[in-house]
Amino acid sequence: MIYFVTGNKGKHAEARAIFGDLVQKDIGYTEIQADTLEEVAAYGMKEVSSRLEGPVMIEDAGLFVDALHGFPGVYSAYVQKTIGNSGILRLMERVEKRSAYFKSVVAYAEPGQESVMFKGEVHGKIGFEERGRKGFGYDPIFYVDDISLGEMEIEEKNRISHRAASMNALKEWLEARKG
Ligand code: ITT
Repeated sequence: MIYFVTGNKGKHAEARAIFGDLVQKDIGYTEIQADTLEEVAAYGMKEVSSRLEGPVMIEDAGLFVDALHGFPGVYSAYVQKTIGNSGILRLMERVEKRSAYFKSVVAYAEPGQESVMFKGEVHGKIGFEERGRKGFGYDPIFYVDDISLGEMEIEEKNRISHRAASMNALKEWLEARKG
């Protein structure tokens, strides 16, 4: 059993489809202002592992839009809350270069052990409109092969997503360690 510290139900649903035995802990942690997801996750993990007894996992993710020089990136949660998907679409009006990617950094630790980190990315495009009501956050504006992540069931999204890549890497690491 792993504690997944997150306030995001969508993240938890996707992670549960990968790990099965996962308990969501919505206890919050400090998300520092830093230039990389790795720094945010490393700092968060120190805080969280001192507060919980048992294996714990956190994940920090972001959307990086090439034409916006990587914005919103580490500010993805704040930008989603403020200007939202319509705001990103407005920033991208008349922009031809639509390429973007999601990145996920997952950190995991057991009591008294060093933490480990795994990363994943999915590359796609910012569409011209929101499509689909599944998923969460930026999913309706992020397209892979002309289908938005908001149109995908969890199983489909988990075949290609940044989160599935980082979490499957952790899962394989845990299984390899078991031998
Ligand atoms: P935590 O409690 O786990 O921190 P959060 O929602 O604040 O949950 P992040 O700090 O990782 O998550 O912020 C990432 C932002 O990017 C957040 O607004 C998400 O909605 C968005 N995001 C992350 N992964 C996404 C995905 O798979 N699809 C769409 N949007 C995503």
